[in-house]
Amino acid sequence: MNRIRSLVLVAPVLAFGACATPAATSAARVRWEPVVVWEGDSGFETVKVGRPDSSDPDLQIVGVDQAGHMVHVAFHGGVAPAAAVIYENHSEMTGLCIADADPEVPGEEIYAGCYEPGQDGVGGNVVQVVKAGGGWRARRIFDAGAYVHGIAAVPPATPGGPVRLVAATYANELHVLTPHAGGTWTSSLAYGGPRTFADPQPKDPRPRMKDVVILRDPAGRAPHEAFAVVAGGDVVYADLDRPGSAKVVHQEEGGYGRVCVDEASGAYACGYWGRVQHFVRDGAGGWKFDVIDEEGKSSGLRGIVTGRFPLPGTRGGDAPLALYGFHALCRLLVEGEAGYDPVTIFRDSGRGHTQIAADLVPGNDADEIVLSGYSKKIVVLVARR
Ligand SMILES: [Ca+2]
Repeated sequence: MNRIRSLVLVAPVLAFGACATPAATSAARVRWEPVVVWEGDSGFETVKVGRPDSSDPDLQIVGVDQAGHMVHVAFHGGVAPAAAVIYENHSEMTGLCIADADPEVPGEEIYAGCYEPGQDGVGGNVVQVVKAGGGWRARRIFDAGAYVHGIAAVPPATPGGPVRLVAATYANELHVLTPHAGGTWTSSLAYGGPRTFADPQPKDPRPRMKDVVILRDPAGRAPHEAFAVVAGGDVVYADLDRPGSAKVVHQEEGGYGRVCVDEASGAYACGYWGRVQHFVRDGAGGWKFDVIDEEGKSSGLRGIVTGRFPLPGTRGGDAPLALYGFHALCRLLVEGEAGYDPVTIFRDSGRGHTQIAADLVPGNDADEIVLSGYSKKIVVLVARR
């Protein structure tokens, strides 16, 4: 543990507000500044944002890495970040979700998809980590039988109803986990797909479900539909309130890395071979997509997020999407007359594996981007004006 150190590099995060205004003739210049909030000894699998420490009014960052460290970053709007390891699994963790699901726990809990402690490649389960007194407490809530690489929370279907979790596994399964009074959890299988794929990637078979999100309902109901992507190339849709509804809606050559919801009732997905797709409902119960960017076969995309991302320089305007991946680039996708154009705002020191966006720094009229991967660092990109 002593090899891990927190880098409290607090650049003058909020100091820009105090700077003298440049000459009135120049437009406001935007510069994306990388702020390193943690450097560990292993590559990070996933980062998420939430409030698992309810005593901290600010949004916090949680990351899980390949050596089994769960890191909590109290970001404090960038003024005085402080980070610590709050759980050690001694083997890889990837699936990650921060949600107020368990009625027995006040505030938000952290859920992580883990291998058996100390045994990489063995089993697969979900561990709940919660703030308790001055420390953190962990307990297993679900044995998936296969590695859980993605977890998403499903809002209550009715006021006062349970918040459920969806766990996406390396056995190409979607499990729905429901909490109950007394701290027990029950599960049901929403989807079980093929275990083998005729896949050109070298690691066959690849029934590995990599990411899952919960779609917005087109009629404004509480969200109830899962959208998941598989390394073998499947896009899986499942209405969690309609057993038997799950189906594959597309097969992508090269397989998938990540998925995120759009501003309506659709989703964006990014493929390992670099295609970025926008999936929308076709009006007949099915799905269709547009390809909005192609980053190339070697890009190994591992991140797609929506948000309000100011364009760098003096051109003005915001981009609605950001990408990240093995090409180690964080790129904004800017909507132009002939589609989307990528604009690189950050080059990492290692392959990118995880990215999330949130309004972590108040007052800069922008969302921040948290990213990590093989650099072993958690970096927050902050737009300075
Ligand atoms: Ca902000």
